[in-house]
Amino acid sequence: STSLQPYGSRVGNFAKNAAARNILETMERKQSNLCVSVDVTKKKDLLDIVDAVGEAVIMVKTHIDIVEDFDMDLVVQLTALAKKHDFVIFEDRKFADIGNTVSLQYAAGVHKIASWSDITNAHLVPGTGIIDGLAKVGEPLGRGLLLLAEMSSKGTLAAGEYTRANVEAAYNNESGFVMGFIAMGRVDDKYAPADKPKRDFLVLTPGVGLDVTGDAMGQQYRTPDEVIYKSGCDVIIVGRGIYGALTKESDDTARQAAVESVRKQGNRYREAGWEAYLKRINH
Ligand code: BMP
Repeated sequence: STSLQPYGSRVGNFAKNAAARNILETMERKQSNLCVSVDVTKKKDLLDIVDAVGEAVIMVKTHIDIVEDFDMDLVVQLTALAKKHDFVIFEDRKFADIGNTVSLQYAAGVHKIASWSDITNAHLVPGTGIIDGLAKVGEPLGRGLLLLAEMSSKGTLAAGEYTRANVEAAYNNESGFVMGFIAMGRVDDKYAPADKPKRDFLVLTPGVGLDVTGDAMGQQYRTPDEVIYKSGCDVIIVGRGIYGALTKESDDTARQAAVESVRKQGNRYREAGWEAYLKRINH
């Protein structure tokens, strides 16, 4: 399995995808496999969280459509922070429509996702036309796409033959635009098509927490060790476990303390993720 190779030695496996190469190189440079998921509704909160954890992470994941005061200045500031702290941007858009519609949703509208997000993701529910629609926009910009082969939530229908179909679609994507999966384990190994040479893909995994096992709406958490070491995934995605302290309005002193707590949690998850990775490659 390619997951037993160091991140840096896998760069050459992604000759056709600049975003994937950049992610692997960033992981080596920063000694981190941590993606922070910044699911907050205010521009200032988003930027403060990203500035606090920027040093610890290799990737910032956004749900840009939940930001109430979104404007293009947020994009300007977020991309400036990406330069300052050396991370890539992942808009977790979960496209799920026909090719023509997703190409418009990706390129246009209020958010113009393709213009600023290094990678994004899609459900394969509509069929492989969704990949073609997104590739038309993303490929010329050097972007990458992840397929949601599995999900972390209780009762997910993304399993079994549906997961296999995602892996096959990725293997059939000759251009290399599909660079990986959202999944809970090495689906690229488990469902590798027998009639094709093995290819490398990145596996990014949400549902990661060190202190709790789930939430009230079906989220299920595993530890970085379970995700990176035991399951062989490449990137841990952590949301509330990191930014949880900064969710309510408070005075300046309390806010400053919350930002410091966010920074601390970022470092904690970076260390846990990297330790699990070192254990994996040295095993
Ligand atoms: P948290 O760590 O706070 O539970 O956040 C997880 C993040 O990952 C959320 O942004 C969610 O949309 C996303 N996510 C997930 O939790 N499970 C999946 O299977 C796929 C996701 O994108």
